[in-house]
Amino acid sequence: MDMSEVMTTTSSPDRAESCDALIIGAGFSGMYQLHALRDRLGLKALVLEAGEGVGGTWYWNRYPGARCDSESHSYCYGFSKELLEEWEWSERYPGQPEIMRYLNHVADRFGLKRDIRFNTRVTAAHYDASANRWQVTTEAGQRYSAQYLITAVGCLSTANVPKIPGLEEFAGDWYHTGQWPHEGVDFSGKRVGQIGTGSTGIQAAPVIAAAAGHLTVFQRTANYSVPARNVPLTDEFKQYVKRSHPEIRQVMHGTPNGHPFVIAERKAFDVTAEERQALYEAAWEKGGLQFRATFQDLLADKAANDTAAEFLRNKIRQIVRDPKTAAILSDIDHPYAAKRPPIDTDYFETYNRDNVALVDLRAEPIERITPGGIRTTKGEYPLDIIVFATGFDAMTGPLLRIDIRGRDGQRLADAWEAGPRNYLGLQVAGFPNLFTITGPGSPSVLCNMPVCIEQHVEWITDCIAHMRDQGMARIEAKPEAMEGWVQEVNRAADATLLPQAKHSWYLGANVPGKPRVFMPYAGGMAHYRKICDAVAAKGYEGFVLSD
Ligand code: N01
Repeated sequence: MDMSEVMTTTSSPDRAESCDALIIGAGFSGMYQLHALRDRLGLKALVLEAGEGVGGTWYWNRYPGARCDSESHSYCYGFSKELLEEWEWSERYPGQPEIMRYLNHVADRFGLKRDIRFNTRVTAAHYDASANRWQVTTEAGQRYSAQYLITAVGCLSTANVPKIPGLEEFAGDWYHTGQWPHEGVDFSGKRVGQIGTGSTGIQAAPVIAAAAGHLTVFQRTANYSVPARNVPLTDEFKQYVKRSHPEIRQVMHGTPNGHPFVIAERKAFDVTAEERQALYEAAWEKGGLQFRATFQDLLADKAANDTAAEFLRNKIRQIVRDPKTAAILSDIDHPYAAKRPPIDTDYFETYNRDNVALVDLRAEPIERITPGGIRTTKGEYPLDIIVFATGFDAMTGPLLRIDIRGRDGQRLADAWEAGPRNYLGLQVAGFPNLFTITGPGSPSVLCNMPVCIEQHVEWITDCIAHMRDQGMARIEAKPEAMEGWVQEVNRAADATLLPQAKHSWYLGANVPGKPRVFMPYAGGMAHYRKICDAVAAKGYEGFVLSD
């Protein structure tokens, strides 16, 4: 069929709007996927987006202190030389408002918004085998139909509000960081309780403490953190970035994590204890996720990891003046970076403020929320506002909250009952022409996200171009290829210390009842890219293509 002949109709409850490709989500991935399919392949492509604007995770996560942990010059698209040259970041790490300005600039520059349906939340997507089309329904009852369905729903977009009894009786206000009100929250003079000390909570606590009357942080699991050392970018650095895009991208594409720094080749015990200490001190002063790159074996060898872990625990004890608080904060039970390592601005220093208190939920678990605050087994903490920095139903959550059904009505929720299973993190057997950008089974959250996103979008676009060249209408992963990839995902995780953090969201452990399966692919982005390229070069090995 000539794609240009596809008729477009306005969707209504009884009439489906038809296009070649439907993309769910207008964040980094959905925006680029639209550009690639529409402007490179000439497809009729549409994006369906629940929010009122573009931005995905950055549209929703407007909590105080929201800032990217990737350095700004690497947290952007690389597909357009002109875009790289014209955009200038202002700080070492981009804050949420600046990222939103960037994404809106991209959307306007490439004319994307005209093909994005905002305020449109997808609730169901069913594959109709006889027509080889995906029939998609929205919350408002609109219907869409497309040959290809591409989920660009993000990995961390389904807020996890823990089911703590009594929340509905709370007389104050409560917020989840991932669904933050656009008008902001006035903390002045308020007694605030924050639950959660992951990357988000560690970013938010210092900013909330500075604004609130009093902040109580409820910590279940103590966490490492390294100073971000955010600064305004100098003109010199901005010039360096403008001159050096190709070299910077080469580094990003050559490392396992897609960041613009190289992981040291030395191992932790290749140097003396004094040298190791000096290297950790230098990395601490430099700040950021690069701390992890001090030695190449930090995530593979527990003894090596212990040296970094002890260095970081000591830093907490040095920074936090009250020894009891320092002991609770530094009582960390998992290897460094086995959970996503946070970076911060004055997080541990915040506990030296007079208006901040820490509650150790391991010693006094929460019993319930009362109308006046939070009650633990040891007492009640009066609060006006509760902030849930409690993370997300990560990776599978955003996909499984849509009623996705493949061939013969098979539900994705059933196919993934025991945990996610797919081929290359891109396709699920039984779900033809469905592609999942940065889904489970791909490096995604273990990597600087725009790098993984661009690789997936480009692979999917090339795949669809190949199908059209070959007159193929359908692509589907073979079950045996999927089984092989599930084993590879497990093998890659088991070669690292990552599965040792038993409460990690990488394992789904933060959501009660969720299967404990290590979800992202830990084999590294550079290696993963080679695997995907080899599969394509062998005529999409492991997939069945049919007309
Ligand atoms: O969520 P988390 P997050 N009672 O799941 C606690 C990315 N990110 O929003 O560890 C009490 O990491 C939970 O405790 P525990 C980044 O990839 C990126 O902070 O489960 N506490 C933990 O302390 C990150 O990893 C940027 O025991 C409860 C916290 O809540 C990911 O988002 C910035 C609880 C949740 O931590 C998620 O981070 C920020 C309960 N019932 C985030 N339930 C960037 O810079 C949960 N907790 C790009």
